[in-house]
Amino acid sequence: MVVPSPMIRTKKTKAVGIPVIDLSMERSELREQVVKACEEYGFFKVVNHGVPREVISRIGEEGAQFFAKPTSEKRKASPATPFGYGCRNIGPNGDMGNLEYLLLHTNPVSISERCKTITNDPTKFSCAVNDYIGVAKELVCEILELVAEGLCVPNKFSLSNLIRDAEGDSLFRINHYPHVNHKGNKNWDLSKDGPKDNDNNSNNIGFGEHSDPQILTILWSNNVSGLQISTHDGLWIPVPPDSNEFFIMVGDILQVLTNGRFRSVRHRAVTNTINTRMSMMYFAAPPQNWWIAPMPKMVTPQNPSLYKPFTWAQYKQAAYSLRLGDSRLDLFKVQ
Ligand code: GA4
Repeated sequence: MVVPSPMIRTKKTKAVGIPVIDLSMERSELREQVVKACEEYGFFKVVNHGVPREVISRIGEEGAQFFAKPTSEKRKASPATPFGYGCRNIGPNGDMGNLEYLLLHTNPVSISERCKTITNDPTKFSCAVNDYIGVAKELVCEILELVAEGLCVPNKFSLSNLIRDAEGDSLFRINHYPHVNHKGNKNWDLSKDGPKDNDNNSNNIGFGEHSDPQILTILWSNNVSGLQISTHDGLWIPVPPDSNEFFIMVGDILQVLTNGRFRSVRHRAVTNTINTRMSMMYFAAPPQNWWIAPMPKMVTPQNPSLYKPFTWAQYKQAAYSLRLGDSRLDLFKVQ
């Protein structure tokens, strides 16, 4: 059963409830609900996920400790090109947000190298990250197996195998959005990267509108609001925060694999005027050299393939050559 979250009234006075899916429910019902939520919103919250609270709080505390450091210390882990510490710059093409972040590859060797620049206790930090990544990966795989079953794909592991591969290209990100007062001033030290007096273009934008390029994203945030998602008809709805649960987002590649039956969810983060928000994302992606194309089950004479085959490396290259909010999937559409 989908448990509706409190109804939210949007500007256009449409009432919308973000799907909440109880992972402890009976499997046949569960897979139907997961498919329905992926189709209707590309987004849902999961409860009864079984992830120990301690695994979330350990990495949450490590993140908070890192962002509390002086800028000069944090800069030892920068620049984020793409991995490391970033402040306001998002990606290589001039996108900006009111946030700072740590972006890491989930490969254990890469994590242990990066951690040396992030903290004086790299073992503690990397253990916290690796434990969190481990549970996030399991959760993603479980959801992808439910998706495969729900779509009647012959091999229920065909999607989760993309993520389990040792060469997988999944990423982990911690975003830190300081609270911003109504004049657009931050409560933090942005030193030379700080907003200029005439920098009033997007004072309340923490992270601009976009979809995630990967297969699936697992998001956790503290109990501070800021995340908004766009419905298929273009309405922006705020997502009530819930630090006990996880939010799941369909990424571009799952849109391709399902031949457009699921659509990647466009989302953004706005800054909060009172509290500082922290979120953590696990972006589940296949190995770079894997070919992506709609699953055979999703292609029929009535529903011919919408996308040309491409590798994940090719898709990433396209994503990094464009702006954050651009529709990169259009480049791979069959004409
Ligand atoms: C959006 C999802 C993830 O945060 C991310 C982002 C990446 C980055 O910050 O380096 C990108 C963005 C994201 C999509 C378009 C490109 C790449 C910034 C950007 C402008 C880590 C990812 O994989 O794609």
